Amino acid sequence: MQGHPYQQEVRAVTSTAPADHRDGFVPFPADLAERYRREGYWAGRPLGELLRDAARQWPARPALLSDQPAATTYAELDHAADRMAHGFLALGVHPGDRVVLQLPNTPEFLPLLFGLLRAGIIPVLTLPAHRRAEIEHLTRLSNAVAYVIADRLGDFDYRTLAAEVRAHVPDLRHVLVLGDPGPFTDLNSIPADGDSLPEVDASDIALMLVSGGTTGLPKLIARTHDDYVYNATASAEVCELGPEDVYLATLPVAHNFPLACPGVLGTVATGGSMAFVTDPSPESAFAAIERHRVTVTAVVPPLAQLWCAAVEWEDADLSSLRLLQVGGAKLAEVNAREVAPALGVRLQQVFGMAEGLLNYTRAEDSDDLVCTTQGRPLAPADEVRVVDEQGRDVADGEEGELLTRGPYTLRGYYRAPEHNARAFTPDGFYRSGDLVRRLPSGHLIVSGRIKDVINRGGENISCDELEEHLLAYPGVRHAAAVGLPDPGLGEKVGVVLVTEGELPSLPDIKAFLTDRGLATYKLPDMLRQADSLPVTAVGKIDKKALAARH
Ligand code: OOB
Repeated sequence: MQGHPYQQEVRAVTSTAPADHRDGFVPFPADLAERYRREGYWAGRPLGELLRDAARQWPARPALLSDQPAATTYAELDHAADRMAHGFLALGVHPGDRVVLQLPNTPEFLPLLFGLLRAGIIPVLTLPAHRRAEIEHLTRLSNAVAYVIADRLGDFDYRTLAAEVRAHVPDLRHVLVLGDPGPFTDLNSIPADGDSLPEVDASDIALMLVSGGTTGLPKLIARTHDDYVYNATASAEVCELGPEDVYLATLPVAHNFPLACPGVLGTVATGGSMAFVTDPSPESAFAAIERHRVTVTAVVPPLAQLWCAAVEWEDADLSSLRLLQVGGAKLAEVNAREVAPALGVRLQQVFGMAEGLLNYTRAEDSDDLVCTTQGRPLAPADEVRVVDEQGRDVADGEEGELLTRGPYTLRGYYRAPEHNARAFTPDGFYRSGDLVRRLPSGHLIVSGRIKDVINRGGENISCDELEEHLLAYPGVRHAAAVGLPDPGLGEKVGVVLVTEGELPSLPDIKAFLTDRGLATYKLPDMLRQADSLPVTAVGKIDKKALAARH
């Protein structure tokens, strides 16, 4: 067991000593850490320094754009972050403590995030759509001492949620509210001046992301300063971000994609400006794009489709937009082909995960590569294996599970030793659960999830493949295939469609799929129509909820 990555974790979890923030953290092994430093992936800089450097280089440049007439400059943002850092320390929150953040997309997220990072306090980044089950679980798992919320978003009151969480998690000492604090503390009452901030070690945990995992309760992914600085800056380079860019946070900014791929952190690293929308609908997002002359943003596929359709009825000026990143779930080729002509932008496919590995299509890739693949790995040091069920590498072009290891991919979930024993190979590759095919160029085509298959009388049907065919049917906006329990077959094939006009008949759909060469056993047994499909916290189609509904 010597040097086994889970060893430290097991010891830590069974320890009776007070919980230290590194208990349950699985570090990179020393030899690889040394290599990533030597090869320049890890710069030894704390994440909070990205903003320090930007403020030095571009003090008067606009950082945060909002409805206020004047933007917040980099110098002002830098100062606000320092005051936030001192405020938390003065409150008695210590370096290494965890603080759960749950804010809608608002410019205030940035000084708060950087303030915590600079104080060495670890933000746990939850999404606005999380509710009691998730927040309580994540608060306990991280032993958080504080929870930061907005007063409300739409008709949801986060103060009610906070009261419930606090009643169940006694270790949670502070609830800080952006807006009307009600019975809690006003976040804007805590910023303070101070002299010096703690030293932050770049190999330490910077922040925690929530896994997008589809089974069980969410897990925590501890990202180090070193790995996340690389994640954001290398992504900014691939996207050719510069000081003239304006990034719009359309997806919830606590998610890895809009946060650091390259997202707001990549924008800070390159001196651009940031704008925020809480509502990603075409009406609201297009208005923000026009108003702030947005150049780059990131969306999930259902939103990309909606935006492409919406140019028909929304007459906002989108001419500033140069790059639309689409990722988070498979973008079907038919939909990918629409993006550039409909929106007048370059499309970039992004296949990423909070766990680490990021794949991007590049500016120099052909249209075919951009529309039919989900990109290739960000770092030359990203190790990608595509393996069969026995764990043997398959040839290029063959389908298999993607395993990965690299300078910004986790070595274990936080405080999850049992799960880690299954989710990682003994030599530290993360088993993504994603089925992919690799082209000789290194580009990956995602063909499904290991578990997103329907087993119809022993025949396996990939939901992804079936959905891709269904989306090619005229008038089909969204398609989801789900396994439905069947006494004879075990499972049968259910299909839910969101259509523009009338629902096609089941025989029509079967004939269409047969024409496209699909095997008979993959044809749907049942067809339903829906006005919309349920989505996860970040806007991906939620298969679990869908299966429960039908
Ligand atoms: C992103 O991160 P997560 O952690 O919410 O979800 C990761 C999972 C992947 O394992 C894969 O199953 C799926 O989402 N996924 C895609 C995809 N991008 C993510 N499946 C097919 N095609 C794609 N382009 O979703 C995420 C993180 C950073 C950047 C972009 C997305």
